[in-house]
Amino acid sequence: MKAWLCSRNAHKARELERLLPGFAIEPLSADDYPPETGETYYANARAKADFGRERSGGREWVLAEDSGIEVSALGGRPGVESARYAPEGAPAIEKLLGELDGVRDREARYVSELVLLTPDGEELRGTGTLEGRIAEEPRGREGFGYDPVFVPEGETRTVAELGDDWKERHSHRARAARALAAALGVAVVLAGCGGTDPTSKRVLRAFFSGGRAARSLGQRFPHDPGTLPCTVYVKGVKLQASCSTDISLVRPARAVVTLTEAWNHGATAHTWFFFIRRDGTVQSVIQEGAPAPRT
Ligand code: ITT
Repeated sequence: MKAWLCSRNAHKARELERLLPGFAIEPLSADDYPPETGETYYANARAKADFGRERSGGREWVLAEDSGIEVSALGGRPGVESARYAPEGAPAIEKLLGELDGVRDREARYVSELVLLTPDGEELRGTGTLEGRIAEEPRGREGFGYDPVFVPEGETRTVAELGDDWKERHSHRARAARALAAALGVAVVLAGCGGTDPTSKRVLRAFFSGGRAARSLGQRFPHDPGTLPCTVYVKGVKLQASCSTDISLVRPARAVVTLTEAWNHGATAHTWFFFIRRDGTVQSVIQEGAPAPRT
């Protein structure tokens, strides 16, 4: 699925692309992002997401993030104002180290707040933090922003020394992305693939009785999750396949129906992923594998 990322920060786009593998992250370039005047990370992230939703035409997945660094000895500053504290990189680091000159308490944390808007405008959130301390001088070359002076708890190296692979697993943004993914996928666990969940069954029935394509697929796929042999005649020749149906309920009010047919005539399996609403209507569809034989 494509999601517009409402950010001018190319580092964020690169990190989020790796952190949310189900999404193709597309940076939304604009010169007139609203000023970040919110009192919380969430308020700023939501404002960026609303701006992106408007710009992208209102019917697309939209992702926004606001983040910052909170330093105990500075009463939590720069915090939500991190981006405005000083120009990113060397000037911001120099200013921070200057303010902490001679200060023994180096405790700090990174915070990331992610907001994802679905095409229907429903909001999902993910928050992540990373505890650590501010080093005496910058070290390392990877990451961005304050990474050369941020030493995560339990580590001796800075984030810029630990590198992008480390960030992908442990950073505040990685934690926020995992929380967001959990919010999106929580109902996958609910639905399971045994087909006993009543909501899954109702949504699947609504899907198969929906549009023309789903009705025609419904003639050969099982209406409950599971696998059935299915037969199609192509120019009078009988072809046999295993046709399986699976459904995952995805919060909020969404589902993914996966239909796979594995043909015995040598073609690779063919899969449809239908992204649907819980009323059975289709939002988008992706196909993979060899096309089904034409009947
Ligand atoms: P957008 O608002 O366009 O997304 P931005 O860089 O202005 O990009 P924020 O408003 O969220 O981003 O500000 C976050 C600031 O906090 C960012 O400029 C960095 O200085 C710092 N920061 C956030 N995440 C960081 C990270 O992973 N590593 C280093 N510094 C980070």
